[in-house]
Amino acid sequence: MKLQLETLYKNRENVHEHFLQDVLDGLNQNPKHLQSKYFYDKKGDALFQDIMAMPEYYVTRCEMDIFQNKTKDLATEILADGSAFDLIELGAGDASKSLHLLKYLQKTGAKFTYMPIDISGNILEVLHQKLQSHIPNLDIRLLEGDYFEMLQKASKVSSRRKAVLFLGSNIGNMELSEASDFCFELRKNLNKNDIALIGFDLKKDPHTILNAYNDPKGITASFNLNLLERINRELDGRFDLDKFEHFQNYDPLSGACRSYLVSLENQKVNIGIHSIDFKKDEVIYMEVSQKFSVEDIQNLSVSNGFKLNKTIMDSKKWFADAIWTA
Ligand code: AVI
Repeated sequence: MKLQLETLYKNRENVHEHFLQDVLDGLNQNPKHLQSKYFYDKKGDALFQDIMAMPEYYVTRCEMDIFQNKTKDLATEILADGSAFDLIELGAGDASKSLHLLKYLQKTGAKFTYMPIDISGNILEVLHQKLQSHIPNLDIRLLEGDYFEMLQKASKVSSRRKAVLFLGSNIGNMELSEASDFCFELRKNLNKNDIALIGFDLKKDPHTILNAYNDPKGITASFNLNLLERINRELDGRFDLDKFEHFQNYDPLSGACRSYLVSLENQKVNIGIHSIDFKKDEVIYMEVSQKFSVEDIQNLSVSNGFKLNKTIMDSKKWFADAIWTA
């Protein structure tokens, strides 16, 4: 296996500075807000693995169904004219779904390099080990950092056709306007006939959706609260976790499933030399997990300059992987 690791953040102090600034900016807004991209430290990564294993969290299983049972459909779109290409995965995580596609593509004899991009170097290391044992001889280049910076880096090192994967309904963790900006930016970074394969969680029975994010064991609650713990650990924060409670809601009209942490009393919390006031019942808005209709997906592609090639769904029709051409 050929391996190269590019690290955007050689300077870890920079990461720390960004984190502190984002936390202070967010907690000084009204309503207070923390960015869910910060959920994923080592403990957050582990908690997200636990979420994916929960019976209520159907999202991963549905997309896995597509990657296991409709691999040929996915591959046909990606192979296109049969020319060599780079398969770039944004937010690759442990790549458990793409593994099926990678194996399939390798069997066809396709010439490609797999380039997973993830903000978590820890996750990329785990992924590297896994790929080494599952797919020897896979050509791989690990890219640690922000999606578009790394996508530009990928374009500098290779001029081959690109197929970009953005799976797991990660796009759902953006506000709708941000998701549209993201698609616009993605289109700008692609050449004509490059491909984007994006995973969308579909609108469905509101109870099914709410249960997936409001689990009885409180794993999702711990996942949210871990960000306060992370602030304590890394930014010298003084959050008392017993004084905050997770609250989740789902609006079937807009398709927004949102998580909050509610302050259980009037309190002042120090973060290093800074101090933040919370009123009783005041919330910190933590994350949106947006759900989409097929029309929403179509609009998003066309309004950002893509052509919608195909939408591949799981057997329950709860999740869709949309394949767009630039
Ligand atoms: C990573 N992302 C797509 C998950 C989701 O479904 O929005 C994150 C998550 N948050 C709570 N549970 C899962």
